[in-house]
Amino acid sequence: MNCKLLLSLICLFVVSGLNAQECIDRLATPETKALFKNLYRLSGKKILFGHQDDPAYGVGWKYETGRSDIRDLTGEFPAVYGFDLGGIERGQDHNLDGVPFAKTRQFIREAYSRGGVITLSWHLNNPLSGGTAWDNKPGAVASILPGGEKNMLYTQWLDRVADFLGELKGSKGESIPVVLRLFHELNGGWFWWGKNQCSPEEIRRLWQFTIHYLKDQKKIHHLLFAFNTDRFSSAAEWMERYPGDEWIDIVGFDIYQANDIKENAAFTAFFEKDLRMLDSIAMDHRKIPALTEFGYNEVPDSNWWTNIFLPVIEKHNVVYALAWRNAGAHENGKAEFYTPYKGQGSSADFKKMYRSGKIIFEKSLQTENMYK
Ligand code: BMA
Repeated sequence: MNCKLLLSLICLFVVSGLNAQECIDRLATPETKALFKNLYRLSGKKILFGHQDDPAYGVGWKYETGRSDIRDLTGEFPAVYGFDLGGIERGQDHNLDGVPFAKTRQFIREAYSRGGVITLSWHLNNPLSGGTAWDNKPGAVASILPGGEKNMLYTQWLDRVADFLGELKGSKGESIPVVLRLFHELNGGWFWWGKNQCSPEEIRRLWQFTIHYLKDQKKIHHLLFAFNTDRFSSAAEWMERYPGDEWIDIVGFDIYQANDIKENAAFTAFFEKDLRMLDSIAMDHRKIPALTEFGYNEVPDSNWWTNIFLPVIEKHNVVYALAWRNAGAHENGKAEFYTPYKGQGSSADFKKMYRSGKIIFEKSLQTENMYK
């Protein structure tokens, strides 16, 4: 073989090696590596519909086996399921919204056996004050970093998260892969890990400590790590608190049609711009883009799905979109839901979006074999 040929073969090998996208955990289980590869492959081709707490409850019902507001409308469960761990850190048997962790575990097993994708968020209490996740007095992030007065407490909390994750097993005893979405909406000021409560350096160190602890100390190898901001105004804002490419698999943002973007036009403009910026962030960093939370509470526009949501999102690369929870009526009398339910004003339009085939649910996802 001549030198030139050998050199080009070496180059080809190096370049193709660089192009092969893998999750950050080199020791990830085969199913987890496959999930990463498949989400990466589907980005820009399909959009998986997700829903928080989907099989647990919906508007007007709770814990009815096999029920889901999405399934009531379409005959299918969503493709992605979100659940929240808030409360697990204190050894509670139910999360901050009252869902027992034993049920969450069961829902996760069932969702996985249907080929669904699982993502977990964690509205953990403020470790310094003992208040809720929304107790946003500064200082909590610094207090749980190594050397901080609450670092020991925080590692105990992580141990409880690790125990829960360790119990998630499929039918062959394999660990069920989970997209773990920590410290979400960190460019906002409402959570104790938010932008006014710690420096970019501190929150980056917290990310790194947490991921290192779960992966290398606790030896949990069935996680993909998602980093997401709330809606954002520039790529620089999104990047400010990003811990680095060696820590993150999935990049995203949350957006709600509310407050100053409650009108369709204002929401559309923001949504479009953020999706476009996320496309290029994901491309530059070779990560998977996702819409990690979205919603228009009570969906008061009966054509919202095909007039507002779909025309914008379908032009972008986010591989999944997770609608927030259908809590129904709160004690204060206010309603909270982000997808329609049978009979709700936007349900016909939701079904129209479903029939378009551009957003996929459980059954089409099954043909994608996400874990192989
Ligand atoms: C919020 C609301 C709250 C809930 C919290 C965590 O957006 O839905 O009611 O407690 O998420 O799930």
